[in-house]
Amino acid sequence: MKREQSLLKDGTLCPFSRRTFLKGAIAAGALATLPAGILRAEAWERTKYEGGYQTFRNACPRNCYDTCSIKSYVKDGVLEFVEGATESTFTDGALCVKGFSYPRRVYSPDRIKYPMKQIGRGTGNWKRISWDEALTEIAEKLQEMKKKDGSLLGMALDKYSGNFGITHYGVEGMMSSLGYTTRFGGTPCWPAGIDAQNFDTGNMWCNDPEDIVKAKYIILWGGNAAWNSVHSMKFIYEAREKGAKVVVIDPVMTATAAKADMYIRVKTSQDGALALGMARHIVDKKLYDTNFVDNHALGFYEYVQYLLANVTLDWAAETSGVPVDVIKQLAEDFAKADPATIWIGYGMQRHTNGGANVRAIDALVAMTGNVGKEGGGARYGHLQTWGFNYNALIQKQPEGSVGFLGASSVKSEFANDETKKAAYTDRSVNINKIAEVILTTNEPPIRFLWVACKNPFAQDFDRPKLKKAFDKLEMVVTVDQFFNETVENSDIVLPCTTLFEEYTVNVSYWHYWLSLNEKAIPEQYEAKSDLQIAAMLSKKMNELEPGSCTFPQITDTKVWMEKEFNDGIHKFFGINSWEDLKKGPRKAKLASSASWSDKKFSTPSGLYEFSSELAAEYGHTKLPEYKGRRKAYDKFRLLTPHTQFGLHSQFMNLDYMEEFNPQPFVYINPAAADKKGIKDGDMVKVSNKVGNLELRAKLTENVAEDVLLMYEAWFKKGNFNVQNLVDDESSDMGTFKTGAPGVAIHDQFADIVKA
Ligand SMILES: Nc1nc2c(c(=O)[nH]1)N[C@H]1C(S)=C(S)[C@@H](COP(=O)(O)OP(=O)(O)OC[C@H]3O[C@@H](n4cnc5c(=O)[nH]c(N)nc54)[C@H](O)[C@@H]3O)O[C@H]1N2
Ligand SMILES: Nc1nc2c(c(=O)[nH]1)N[C@H]1C(S)=C(S)[C@@H](COP(=O)(O)OP(=O)(O)OC[C@H]3O[C@@H](n4cnc5c(=O)[nH]c(N)nc54)[C@H](O)[C@@H]3O)O[C@H]1N2
Ligand SMILES: [Mo]
Repeated sequence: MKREQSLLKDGTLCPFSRRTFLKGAIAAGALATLPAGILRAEAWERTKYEGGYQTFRNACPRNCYDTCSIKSYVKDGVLEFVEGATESTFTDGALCVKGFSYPRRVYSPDRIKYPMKQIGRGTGNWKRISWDEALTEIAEKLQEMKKKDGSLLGMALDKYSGNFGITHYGVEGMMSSLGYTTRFGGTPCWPAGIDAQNFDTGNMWCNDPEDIVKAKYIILWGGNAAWNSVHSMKFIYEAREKGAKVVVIDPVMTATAAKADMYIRVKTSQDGALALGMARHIVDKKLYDTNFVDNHALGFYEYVQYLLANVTLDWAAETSGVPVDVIKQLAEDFAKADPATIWIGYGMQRHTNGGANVRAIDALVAMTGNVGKEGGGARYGHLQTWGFNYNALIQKQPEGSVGFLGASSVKSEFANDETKKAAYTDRSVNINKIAEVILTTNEPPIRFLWVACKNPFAQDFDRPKLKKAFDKLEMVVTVDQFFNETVENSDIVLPCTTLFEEYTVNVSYWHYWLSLNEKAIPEQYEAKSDLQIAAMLSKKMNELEPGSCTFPQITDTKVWMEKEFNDGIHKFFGINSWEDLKKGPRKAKLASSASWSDKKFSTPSGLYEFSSELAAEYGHTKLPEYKGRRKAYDKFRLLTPHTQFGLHSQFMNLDYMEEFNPQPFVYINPAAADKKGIKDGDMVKVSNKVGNLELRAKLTENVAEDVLLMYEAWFKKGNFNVQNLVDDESSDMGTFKTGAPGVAIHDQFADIVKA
């Protein structure tokens, strides 16, 4: 109660939001008692609010498993509150605390309201300018670069996952419509695991998460679902109520582990050794599924040979830190349960051996015959529901555009001028090495950076180096909603709309629901959506130089949204047109809730490949062999995983989120703290070769003695930024499917002293 009162004390910022505010406060307060922080709409007497409100269909576009279907309530053009859609059995009428905070985001007094120009980057000397002035300045810079360099390769796009609404690919479309440019390709998120699953099965494809209720044994391996996929937890609880065992494997005793039957503390990045130890025991006990390995797999007996020659349980225990008897029990229970499943979290593959570790875990699921089974499977992610038209993305370069001469033209001795032209491409560079790339790329150098749906200062690696890289740029334009650190390092900021101010359509990389996102309220202040900005820039470019930009000058986001649908989508979701989605989200018509149910794999052999020639082609071992971990470069291991009340750099700057969760901490084991003379609540300095950070320490047994833990997030106040301590070392896999390796976010090291 006390918390609610204190939260309510400043309900004056926007008078209409009192109810929303109350809801948020209740949501935050309720966390202590409700599992996984979930609140059901029913608990709030939803019907009370129906009368007099205009309702809209929305979807949370954040980069999150849950991609929630939202129902929004609007009165007099004002978004008053939101709730989870009841039509989706995944969202099930509930949002997370972040989702419930949305009205506070829309009407936050901190929103960027107008285009602004900073006189002297980093000075804080911002001046309001008109859209016309902003676009003119940008367009003139692009023309100048074209003149100087003979191409637009000096313009680079830094975009990732700030908004996964499908039409936001219009930003990439905008770039193509200007000419050939430099693109940061790859992903900081999940590429090592994507490649691993592609080597094994030929695709990344997981079961419907709702079918986990059928599982008899569930391992959550390096994933923190209780925070990062709160809606999945109810299915796990249901399975458990029906007798399933739930095991969590993580170096940190997470909120998810707290809900499990068994928590196993593995040594960071030594999951491969644990999985191989389990596999060896399954082989020793002949607990593998002979039907699967004989009829649907390639190279299983080669793998057995590898295990017999190289893996012992003692070695596995020593290497992974998990005792032999625990490995044995885990292996036997997993192999005997039918069906058994493993949820492979993204956290565990952000390592220099992350892809290899995912392959070893996939192998466990396959050898026990759990692939292609409802309630079974190696669950990582999928893109089955993403078959849109990407109409906004697919744009033509203007006539005569000059680009990067791709390898294809260089290879061909028959290339004439025509084929050379055809071989022009964008210049693709690694998104996980933005700082390095900006500092070292030449001919032409990267002069101009367009940042959208991305907060590099909060989310990219080696911040001190990134600062140097930004200082080298001639112009930085950032499109965002709040004055974050990236905006501070920009010359021009363009205000963008929130999800409630545009049309788009959303699907998930986890569940199988499709949601419409309607424009529920007008664009606030002078905000524009990414698509509108692309259309406006096109108009300006063509005014200054006719034919210099091909992007259609359509500013109605509904028109763009409509263009995304096709017969395939209609059929898959059982709808006649997108208008059917106004009645609520729709789930894909799945032949089976299991992926690979026909056991026909998309690998070169059509079989599950324990032995993958393709993996070898990309420089990895053919078999899922053990790969050693990165060598320590400092005293403690440093982990910087995802936080509960923010989604990366989003949400935690909002008023009541700040009040509930005002400051960051570094979590340290009491025994380790004692040796360093650190007490609970002390200010400490954490440092390594990248940089340093001062913050408060919290002592907890939840982390191992050799681990320092801090959650990545952006706090509006203070200088907290984990990227002062995280370098840009690559993970082993990612190049095959995403064009660049992932990043070893969790293979970091640091020391700590009392400040
Ligand atoms: N140390 C460390 N670093 C990490 C990670 C980690 O675990 N530890 N995790 C990594 C992972 S998994 C990921 S996915 C990345 C995420 O990295 P990002 O994709 O950069 O993450 P966000 O903070 O979600 O979003 C970036 C920005 O998009 C803005 N935005 C929101 N909506 C819109 C819109 O409609 N248009 C535009 N133009 N902007 C919008 C937001 O306000 C925000 O500033 O971070 C990675 N970085
Ligand atoms: N609330 C909230 N939800 C989110 C996000 C968020 O920022 N906040 N981000 C979204 C995004 S973009 C993503 S990618 C997902 C991420 O979802 P998850 O993969 O669940 O999240 P992470 O926090 O990156 O990492 C999960 C766990 O991996 C553990 N881990 C790290 N190294 C190892 C290892 O070597 N072995 C093992 N076994 N475990 C290890 C960490 O301790 C952590 O508990 O969540 C999405 N949902
Ligand atoms: Mo991510």
